[in-house]
Amino acid sequence: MSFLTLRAAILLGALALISAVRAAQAARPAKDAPVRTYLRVPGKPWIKTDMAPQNGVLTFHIDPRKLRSDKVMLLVNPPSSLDLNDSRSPELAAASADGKALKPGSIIDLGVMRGGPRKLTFRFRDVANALDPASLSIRMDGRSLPRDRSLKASGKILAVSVSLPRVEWGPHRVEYRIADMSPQANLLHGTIRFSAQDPSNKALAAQGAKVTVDSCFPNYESLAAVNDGFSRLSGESCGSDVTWASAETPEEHWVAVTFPAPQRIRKVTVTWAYHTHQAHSSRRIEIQIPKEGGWQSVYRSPGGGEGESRTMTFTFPEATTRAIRLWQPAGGGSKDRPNLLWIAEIEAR
Ligand SMILES: [Ca+2]
Repeated sequence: MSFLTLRAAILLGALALISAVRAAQAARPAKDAPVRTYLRVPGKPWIKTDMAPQNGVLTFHIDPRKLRSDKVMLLVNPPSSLDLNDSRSPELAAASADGKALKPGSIIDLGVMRGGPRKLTFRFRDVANALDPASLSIRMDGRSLPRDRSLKASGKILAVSVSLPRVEWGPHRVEYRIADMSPQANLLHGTIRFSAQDPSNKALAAQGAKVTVDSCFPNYESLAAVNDGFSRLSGESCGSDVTWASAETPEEHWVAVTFPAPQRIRKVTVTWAYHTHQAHSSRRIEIQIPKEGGWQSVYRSPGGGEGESRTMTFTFPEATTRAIRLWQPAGGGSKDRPNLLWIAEIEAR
C-alpha cells in the first residue's frame, strides 16, 4: 500500500482517508504496473477498482453525489492477508485477576475485594485480522496503566498483563480497548470493576446493606458515610461526606443496618466522628438485633458508660440476623454533645 495523489478527490471536496500498513509503505508500485485499489464509503463493503497508474501517479475521480457520502476510504495494494470486509470487533478470549480466571464479558464485576487485584491479564483475539498493539489502551479510574513488557502479539492473538496500583476504599474500574488491523479498525472495549473494601464487613453498602436512621442533623441527610467503608478521619473536617449525625434533640437516636440476607454476626465496630482531635464517641449505647417485631439488645454499655475513643468494637454471642441497630438512649451522646449520635462508620462481622 502507498500514498497517492488525490487531486480530483480534494477538488470535489471529498474526504479521503488512506489506511496504510507501515511495513508496506516502502513498496511503491512499479511504474505503470496495475495496482489493486479498493474504495469504500461508511457502512458499505469494499469495492475493488483495479487501476493502472500513469507516470507513477494514480488519479481517482470521486463524486460524492454518486457515493452518497462525504467520506471515502481508499486502499492501494493492501496485504493479501487483510480481511477488508471484517466488521467484527476483537473478543476478550480470556482474562484473569491475580491468576484467577474471570468469565469474559463486556462488564466483569469482581465484587468486594479487600485491596483490589494487583495484576490483570488479558488475552484478546480476532477471528479475521491481526490485532493492532498500538491501539491497546488499559486505564484505571481514567488514568493509563503503563504498557507492560509482557505484551505478546502473534497475529490474531494479543496477550498482555498489567500491574495495578494500590487503591483507596471505594469503587474502581479498569477500562480496556483494542482494535483490529482491518481498515475499519473494529474496536473492542470493556470494563472490569470492583469495590475495594473488607469483604468480612457485612454492613458495607458495597455488600448490599441498607441504612435507616431515626433523624438527621441539618445537612447530614445523606446516610452514605455510615457504611461506605471509609473511616480514616483526619480530624480536620467532619462534614456529611465522611460522617452522619442524628438530630441534636434530647431523645433516643439510632441507626440500623439491614443486610440483603441473614448474616452471622458477633461483633460490631463503630468509628465515631473525630474533629479537632476530639472523638465524639457516645457514652451510652446498645447494639440490638430484630426480635418479634421489635429490637433485642445483645450489647449494653457498662453502668459507668463508655470511655472516649475514636473506634469501639462491641462483641456478643454470635447471632444470625437480618439487621443490627446502634441505639443511643436520650442524652447518651458524647460529653460535649450529649443529644447527638455522630458516626463515621459502622462495621458488622
Ligand atoms: Ca464512612
